[in-house]
Amino acid sequence: TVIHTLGLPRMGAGRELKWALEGYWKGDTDRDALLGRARELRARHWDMQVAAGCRYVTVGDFSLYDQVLDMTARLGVVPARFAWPGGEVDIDTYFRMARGRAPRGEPAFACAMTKWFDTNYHYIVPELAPGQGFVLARDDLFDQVAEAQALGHAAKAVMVGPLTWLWLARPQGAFDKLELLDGLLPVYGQILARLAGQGVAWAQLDEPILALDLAPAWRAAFERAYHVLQSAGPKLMVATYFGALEDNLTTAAKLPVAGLHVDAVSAPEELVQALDWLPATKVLSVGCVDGRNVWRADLDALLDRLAPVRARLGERLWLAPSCSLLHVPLELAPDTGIDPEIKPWLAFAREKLAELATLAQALDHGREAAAAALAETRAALAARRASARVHRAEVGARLAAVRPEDSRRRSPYASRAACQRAWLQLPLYPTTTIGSFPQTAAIRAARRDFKAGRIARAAYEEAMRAEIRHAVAVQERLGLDVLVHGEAERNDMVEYFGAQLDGYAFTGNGWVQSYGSRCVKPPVIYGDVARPAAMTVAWSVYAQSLTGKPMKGMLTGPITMLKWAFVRDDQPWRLTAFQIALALRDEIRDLEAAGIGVIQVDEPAFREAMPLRSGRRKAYLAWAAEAFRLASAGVADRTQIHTHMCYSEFNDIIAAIADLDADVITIETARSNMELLDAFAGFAYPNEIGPGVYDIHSPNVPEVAAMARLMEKAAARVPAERLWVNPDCGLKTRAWPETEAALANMVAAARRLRARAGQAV
Ligand code: THG
Ligand code: ZN
Repeated sequence: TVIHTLGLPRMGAGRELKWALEGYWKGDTDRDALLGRARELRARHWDMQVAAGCRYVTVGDFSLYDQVLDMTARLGVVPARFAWPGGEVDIDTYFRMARGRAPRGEPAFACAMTKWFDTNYHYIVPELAPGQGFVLARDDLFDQVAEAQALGHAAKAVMVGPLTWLWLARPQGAFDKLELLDGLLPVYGQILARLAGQGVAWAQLDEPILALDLAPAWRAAFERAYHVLQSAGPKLMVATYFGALEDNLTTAAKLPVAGLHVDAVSAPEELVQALDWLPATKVLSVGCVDGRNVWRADLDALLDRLAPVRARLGERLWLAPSCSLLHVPLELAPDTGIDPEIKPWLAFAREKLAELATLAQALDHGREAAAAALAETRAALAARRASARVHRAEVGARLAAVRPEDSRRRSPYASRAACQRAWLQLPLYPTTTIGSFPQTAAIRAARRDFKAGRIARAAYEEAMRAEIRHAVAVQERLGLDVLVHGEAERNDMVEYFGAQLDGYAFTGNGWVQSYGSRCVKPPVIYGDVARPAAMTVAWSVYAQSLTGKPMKGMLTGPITMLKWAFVRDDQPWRLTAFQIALALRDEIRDLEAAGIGVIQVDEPAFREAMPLRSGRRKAYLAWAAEAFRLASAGVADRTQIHTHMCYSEFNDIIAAIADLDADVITIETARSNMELLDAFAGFAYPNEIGPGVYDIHSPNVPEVAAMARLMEKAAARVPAERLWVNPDCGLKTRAWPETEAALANMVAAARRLRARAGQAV
């Protein structure tokens, strides 16, 4: 039985790629140093696959920034503002598309970046000009194939498939991008022909959009495209993942290609159907270990399911992770930072390849041939199931005792708003910020020193209190109305809260790429979640003691705490979210009791967690909103609940957002010129809203008049009494000077609006 992977993480065990990229971008190292490091990493990753017993090594999953951008550059799709003269798209043009700047070439607006399906990975969005042309403009894939072959490997080339690439691209103008397919296919054909010329036996074309709702025209386009490409070069494996194929199943199974990959982790029930529809000559690659979560697979159960498939398909059965392993950390074994009880329950990329090898061994030679590995797995899973840290009776009992009224505020918004106004004494167009202030080098150094034991806890905490004093003094001087403490004491929000909750575990080195050179280290939710002690109260109380203005308490909501972690797979997400919600509910109650009158519960991942298929969204939005309310609805009427979300695709979930019943929501709108508020034309959003008036992603200082104009646009759609004035996201990535200048202008804009409305400024 052939085993293979759709892709591996590319950063390296020590995040070597990150350091190489950032060194190159800063101008500290040259192109050859970067490309040499990249070559080294690829060689290591291919060795890892060979060592695990993969028949083919995967070539083309490695990327200097993003695999979608790789395809875009390869197709010569470079927006005019990058002034690409034609010929090869060099790496500086490539980096300028991703980042707006590079060591060589003029700066220009970077291409947009957005989430890859429902993962926490971000890709660079291709832009399509009207009549967009396509031309083979990068040889990177051929070079990497040659590199693998020179090392003695059999290469399987991988790239984003033509329909998925086109689906993800944004037309600049009003035209049907599907019309561009006929121009696109010849370049794909050319690439495949070159690969065949190199002796590549298989090409994997990733088409995850087959797990989405597709219009009939797109389904027809699949047939047309693969009819054209089938004879262009190597045997084609169409890879689908991230969900069930459902109404696309027959289309996918019958495409005129040599292989199909299905995600049997997210859609185990579809495997039999896929087998039934599969033509008699086709290879079926079964994605049987989870490519996007870190749990050790139940190999016995998998063998029970796979044995009949193997009997039916023989050599035509391949085994793989469900999707690329890009979404999990590289290797578990050397990680010494994980709780030793939990470590054996997990598998990262390297261990997942070993799981595939065990499965193949057992299928080909009987379970006895893999007895040791199977026994080890059995013992680990039994320990996980029996662990007293996974199931805690008091958490279950508390959840069972939740009453419907627990997730409803005592009074409707209108009466709450009156109480809040009276208590908080806020002006018209109140000003606030999203929560974080600049995470300066000094803050990061203090945290590093504390973690390394170079400074004592007391000294670290005093350094953080000094940062809070500074942030409060700046806000008072600038005249903001609702203050924040600035979050100096926090690193990543999910890590910060997870570290204080039972049921969360941490890795020492479990980095996962988020975008470009940036990584996150998601915690692992392994058991029932509970809050042993207050998490933020002391910091918020200290900050409130420094000012007479309201100080906002700052928390991360249940959906984000769930979505940005590796989630347990032994109970529905919904239950885990409710457990987190109850922990947050206690924190909110404690903040309120300590005199904090404004509490923000951020949910930046609320939309990202939404199911890919529209039919499943309603149920998700209902429980997700309920989890938010369970966390936040336990407070008195006069306590003002805020939330924050940072993305602009908002219109289709506006009713669910209203369902959170937060008193105030702050959102990103600055970059879209308040177009976001168009959602409010068709839906009367009932509560208060702070449409971000400036884009924090840029160091530019926004002008007073521009911000006042944006707010006037907002006031045309939402009554002024329900509007807030704030930046569009947290300020932790900015420096202090530009932050102060921007906020001074923002306060001036609010004062101008108040004056125009005839109010005291
Ligand atoms: N936390 C988590 N997931 C996220 C975000 C987050 N996903 C979406 C979005 N925010 C992604 N954005 C970023 C922004 C910056 C970084 C990572 C993801 C980043 N990472 C540091 C790096 O790679 O150098 C590492 C940070 C660290 O040392 O902890 O800068 O906010 N969970
Ligand atoms: Zn934000």
